[in-house]
Amino acid sequence: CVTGPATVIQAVAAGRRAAEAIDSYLMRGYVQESHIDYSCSRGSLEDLPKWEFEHFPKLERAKMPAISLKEREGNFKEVELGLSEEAAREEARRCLRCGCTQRYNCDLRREASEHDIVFEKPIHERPYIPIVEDHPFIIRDHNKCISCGRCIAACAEVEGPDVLTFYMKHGRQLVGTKSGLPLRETDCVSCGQCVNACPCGALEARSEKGKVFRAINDPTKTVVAFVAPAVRSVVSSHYGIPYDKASGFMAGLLKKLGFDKVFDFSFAADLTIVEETTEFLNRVANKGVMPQFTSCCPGWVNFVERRYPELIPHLSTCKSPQQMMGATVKNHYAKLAGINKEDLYVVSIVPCIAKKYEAARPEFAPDGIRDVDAVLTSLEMMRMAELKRIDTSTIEPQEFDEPYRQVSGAGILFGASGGVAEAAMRMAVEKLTGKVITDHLDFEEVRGFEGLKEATIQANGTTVRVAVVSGLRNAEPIIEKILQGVDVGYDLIEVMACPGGCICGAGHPVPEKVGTLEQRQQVLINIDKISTYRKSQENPDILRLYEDFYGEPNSPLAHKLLHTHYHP
Ligand code: HC0
Ligand code: SF4
Repeated sequence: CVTGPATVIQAVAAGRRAAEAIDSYLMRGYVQESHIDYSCSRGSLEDLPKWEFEHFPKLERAKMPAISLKEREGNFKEVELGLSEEAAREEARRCLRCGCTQRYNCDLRREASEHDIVFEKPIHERPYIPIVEDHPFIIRDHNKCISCGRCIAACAEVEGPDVLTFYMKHGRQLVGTKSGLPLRETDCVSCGQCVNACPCGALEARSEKGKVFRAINDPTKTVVAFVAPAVRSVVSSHYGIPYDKASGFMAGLLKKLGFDKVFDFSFAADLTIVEETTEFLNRVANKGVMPQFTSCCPGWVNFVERRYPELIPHLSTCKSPQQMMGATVKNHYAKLAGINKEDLYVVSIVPCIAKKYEAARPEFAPDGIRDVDAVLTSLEMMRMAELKRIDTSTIEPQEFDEPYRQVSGAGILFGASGGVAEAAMRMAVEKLTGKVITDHLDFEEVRGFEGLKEATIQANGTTVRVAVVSGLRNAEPIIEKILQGVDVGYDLIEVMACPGGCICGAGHPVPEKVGTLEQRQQVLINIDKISTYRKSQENPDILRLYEDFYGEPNSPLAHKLLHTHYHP
């Protein structure tokens, strides 16, 4: 039922078996998602189960004729979920059948139910509009769009760049860019909040599951995964794992998915703090460009490069933890393990879509070999576990692998707004006073969901004024003042593009559905509290890495592998 040359697989028959075969081809790495063409002709669709549409929305979009409720009645997942037949039928009447994967937990459907709106006619009965692929990682399918405007609002009011708008074409209201330019050429920061806001799958992030499955199944490759701090917060709520078991569960799940080595990129967050705080203290001592802005959020970096390039000298030159980890694994670990860089396949798992964009930047592919080969969102990771039919109740908790096993609580805090600043303050105080601090490690004033938070530390006659911003629109008033030469009263400014930081990243499930943002933040705070090491600079694996490889913070090798430059 599935035929085709190596690069294009065509589903030529209807039914569950065709879809299952494609699933298994994908998992075995024979094909990549971008090579699958679901739009070819199909046989009889009458008995095509809903299950298949869920997996392959393009099928429904492209070719699905109107299938009456009666014809599909037998396949309602609601029946499997234990609803009475009557309730299931009633529920199904609310579904737009837009082809998204949120079918059974859909905001739009909930709204429709509340207002007693029922489904009349499949959305795909309207004339087909070609999918817009004017951005490397964000895809717009107007056929599914219901003109709700949530993506436009998310861009303008949640995140801030404000690049989207409605426009009219062929008598239809479509979502496009304000400037009319392709999305990739606008001030889009690639945060993906528009994707997260879309209730019906009209906006999608490009998935990289297929190429990761392919690497896992390639016997010549050693496949390494590393997981971002914020992912464990969602893993904890999604799988019902207590916070103190979340990291071990995640490592176990990734091993079961087939990764050879699993690291925690909170380790690289520790490395970032050591590099970035050293850079900061050098700027203070040498009267460098101040205030210094953090550079670990790629959405924020994109914003500076595209909208405020004059601010570039204020950005820390540190790469993000993702890219520090990639460069360290491809150079240090490869050497240690005796593996050629070409045979090492590095995958990062994050709550973020901008990190897909970041990893694909040419400056992070020295000699054409990417430091991070693929970026999966936390949603993609969970989907891979479903595709492999992993029974997550049987996951054995595992430790992260050597040589980057130890992580500090400070590194874990990175996943929520204020975490980078808090970790930096824990180091700055020690460096300025020359004393080891054991208490007052919590800087609660920079935690939480306010758009702007402040803290001041006094140490050995030096005052450091810190600001924490989340949501790019909250950064703009500060940026404008700095560009006018006004003293904004801060020395160090953390900016994360997403409100609340990465726990609200667009690669996570929508917050109301899987754990609230407060719960996600609390998971990270709780893990920090019980961590053996709570300061990045005391992480013994970090100290060893400097001793064995980088020499000292901001050394020439550290500058080569752990720092970057920006493009106005
Ligand atoms: Fe984040 Fe990060 S904290 S940006 O949100 O700095 O995605 O979790 O991975 O790189 O560590 C995302 C989360 C990271 C990075 C870290 C930083
Ligand atoms: Fe990505 Fe985090 Fe920045 Fe959002 S705040 S764009 S999730 S790095």
